[in-house]
Amino acid sequence: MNAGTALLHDEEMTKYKLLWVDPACEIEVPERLTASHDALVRNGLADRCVSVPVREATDADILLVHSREYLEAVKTTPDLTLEELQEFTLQFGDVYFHPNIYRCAKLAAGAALQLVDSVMTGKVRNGLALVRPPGHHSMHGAASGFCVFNNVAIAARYAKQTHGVKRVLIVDWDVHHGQGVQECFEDDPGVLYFSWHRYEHQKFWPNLRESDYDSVGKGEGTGFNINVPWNRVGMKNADYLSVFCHVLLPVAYEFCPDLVLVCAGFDSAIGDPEGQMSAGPDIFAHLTHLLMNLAGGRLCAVLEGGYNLTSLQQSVCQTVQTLLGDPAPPPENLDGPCQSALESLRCVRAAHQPHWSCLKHAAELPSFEVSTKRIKDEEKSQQTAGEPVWPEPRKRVAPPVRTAVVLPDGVSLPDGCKAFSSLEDSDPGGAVRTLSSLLLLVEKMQKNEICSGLALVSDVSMAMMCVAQHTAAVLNKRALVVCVGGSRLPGLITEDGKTLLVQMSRDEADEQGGRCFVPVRLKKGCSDASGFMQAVLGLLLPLGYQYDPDLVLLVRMEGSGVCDGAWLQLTGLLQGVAQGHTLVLMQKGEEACVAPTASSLLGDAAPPLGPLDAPLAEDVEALERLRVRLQVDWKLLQTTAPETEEARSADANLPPFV
Ligand code: Q9C
Ligand code: ZN
Repeated sequence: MNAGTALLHDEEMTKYKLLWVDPACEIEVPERLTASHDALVRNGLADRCVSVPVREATDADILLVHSREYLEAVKTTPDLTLEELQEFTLQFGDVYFHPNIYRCAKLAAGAALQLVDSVMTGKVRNGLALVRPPGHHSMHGAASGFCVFNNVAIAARYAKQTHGVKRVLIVDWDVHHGQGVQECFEDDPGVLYFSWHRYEHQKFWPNLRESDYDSVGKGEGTGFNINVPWNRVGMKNADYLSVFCHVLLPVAYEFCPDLVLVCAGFDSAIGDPEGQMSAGPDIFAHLTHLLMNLAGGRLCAVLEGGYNLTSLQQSVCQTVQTLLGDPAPPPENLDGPCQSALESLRCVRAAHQPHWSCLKHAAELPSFEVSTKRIKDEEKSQQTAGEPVWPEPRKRVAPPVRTAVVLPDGVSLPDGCKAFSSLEDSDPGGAVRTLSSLLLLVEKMQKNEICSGLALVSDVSMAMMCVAQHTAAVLNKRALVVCVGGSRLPGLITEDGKTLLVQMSRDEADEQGGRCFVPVRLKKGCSDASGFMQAVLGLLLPLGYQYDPDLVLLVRMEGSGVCDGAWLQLTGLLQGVAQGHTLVLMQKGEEACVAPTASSLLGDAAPPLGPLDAPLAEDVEALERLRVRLQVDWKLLQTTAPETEEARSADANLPPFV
């Protein structure tokens, strides 16, 4: 069972601030930390976390990343006069020093290390460290961008050294490029660094050429640095999700990290004065959820930026509530990604195509195009028209029952689940009773009395049809039906838009599918984990997010052949849609799979799949053809921008916050 979420926080880190006038630094205030922590307390989230004490990072810890000279220089700052501090500050960019910042910087890095220790020793499953100063901009020998020591980079080196971690994934969702992290791990294939950042063709701070998509790492680390430059402001939920589905997640699963570290900056959310983006705080529930089945759930998030106190605290709460395992709210406004995001996506995928087999089919990069060279005067930078407003995210209420199960007599109840059955006393344990139980279960899920369900039935096709029909016709709700395995499905699913059926199975029948039926055919069937995951991440997830169902009906057909690991990843990932309302149907005979599936429904992380092999070329091509055919209707499936001038300028004319 999941072992809890750590929260690291220490008031001491609020005890430094800007002591002189500097417009570049005035947004980095102590209230960032107090507002975040207060919101966690107010929402009852802090109480649900395991409080882990913060410690100071030692010299040895800091020297894992920084030079001795730099450390010694920072050590002198507590004794400097105000004038000396100002002068010391001048050698760096967009950062300020204070007599107490050295102490706070040691606590910030130490908090990240305490979090890594807690997660790696299994004391907790995951956690968040609320720290300042932030870290991802600081370099080997320099402070930068409000950062003194590189908290996350130190934590990654420490995890490798102290806990024998082989592969670390660093996801930097802060709106700035963590150039310090990139510098630190540029040639290290043991650390995969992913960052998206406001770039605007190098016009945005830190204005570095090496923040562009073509910095892919060096030497042995080639391919292990992924930059996604945002060349426009106003990026939305769909832009973020699309980059996760089509770049980060496929590569991350292929990499197979032992630990995930998040540079958790929330200046990429709406309302932030630095980022000027339009993604809602709710997106962080999904970004977090989508990472929680990697590395067996070992995820450490460390605060970086975030300067609009309202947006920041909402985003922090969304992140922590997801780490705690509560179902995520449906993301708002999921239209397609914008043209500029699609262009970035295409460039990143093309740049990484040689390095990751999951991207083998990505469109080749036209050799003449480098995005930094495309600064055109026609591209007027979008100016924001005043402060954006956005609704406060809805309170996320976890249903009183997490997972209800309908099992035949003699199959033991998995730990943590609730046995469920309709009260009709006819035919106990029989087919009618089972079906009526399932229908009642779906109703209770729709009333949010139960989050998820699991049933072992004697006729899985029949149960699937009944539940799908009932959900559409009686409850008037939308179901995403994901059918794993099985041969041709009878055309019992109506085309009323209330049911979207995706069937993943062996390549036998050559079917076209339709608007409501998507056949995903794999040469070796569902037993091929890499082909299967490729389909799940690049096709099923974006479809699921865009369809925005009220219920996910996940069906495991008899003899599906799906490997356990991939099945559990699918179960885990799909809980990001429909507010975690997933009903799993399995055929009698699959008893062995009941307990692990139940555990996934209860919120436990799936076990790592191991580094993935290259998927079969034929499968990749078939999936790509399917994606291209479906992207007309489902814009979240797009991976390239249409190459028309009109499309590009249409995008440029969009007002920033729509
Ligand atoms: N308009 C982090 O988010 N530039 N650092 C400020 C003010 C520096 C951001 C310019 C931004 C540094 C951790
Ligand atoms: Zn930032």
